[in-house]
Amino acid sequence: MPQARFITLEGGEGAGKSTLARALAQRLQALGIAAEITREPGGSPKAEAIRDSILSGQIKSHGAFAEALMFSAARIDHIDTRIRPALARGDWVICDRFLDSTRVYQGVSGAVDPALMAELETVTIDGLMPDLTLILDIDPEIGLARAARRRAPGEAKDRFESETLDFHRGLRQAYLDVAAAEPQRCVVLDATLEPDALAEAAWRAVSARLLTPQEV
Ligand code: T5A
Repeated sequence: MPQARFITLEGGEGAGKSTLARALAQRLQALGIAAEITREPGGSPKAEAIRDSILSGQIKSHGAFAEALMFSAARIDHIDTRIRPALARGDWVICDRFLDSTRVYQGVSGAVDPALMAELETVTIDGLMPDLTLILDIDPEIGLARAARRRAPGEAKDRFESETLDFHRGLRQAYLDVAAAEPQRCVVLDATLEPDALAEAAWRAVSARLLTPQEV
């Protein structure tokens, strides 16, 4: 059985990460590999509680570094109670957003000091880097329109969906910069592809980087 692997999915709003996470888990399960889907912020009861307070916008007035601290507090609990135990059991973990979201949303777009962000990341993840990060690249106008279509009637935009288009364009570039800086970990995918085609492209990356030809 292939060794447990940690895959993260990243990208702007409505890029299709949750949809892709389900498709990848099905592909792994078809090979007999147990795969657990989780998300950030959230993924554990304590982290889900923190998610609610951040996405409601309650922390926004405290500034981007305070938000980074909250995302990190949620991540520490998520890693300790969910991700590491799953990997220790031998399960693969597919996580919808992880450390790159903090780097990009709070670090780059929130303009928090890079050295401070790097120190915070180091203590938060305590060595748990993803084996593979798939970055779903999409024009934010398309992604935000998808996110808007998915909202229930009368449901308000969340903390980050409410930001300007320029903010979201900046996020897109920041993700591409992460991918360029860490090509050994990151693969950029065209998120305008139809869900099946996107899942196929993602699977090619997963199988090429994390599985041997005998395991596929
Ligand atoms: N955040 C998070 C930070 O600022 N810092 C951090 O450290 C972390 C961890 C999380 C917010 O928090 C921020 C980033 C976010 O703003 P969220 O609600 O979890 O908020 O938001 P997202 O992660 O952006 O999740 P979304 O659910 O909005 O988007 P997904 O998961 O990328 O998209 P998905 O799969 O739900 O699809 C959206 C819609 O598009 C359709 C789907 O059917 C759905 O209707 N769709 C497609 N349509 C066409 N083609 C495809 N390939 C499609 N894939 C999906």
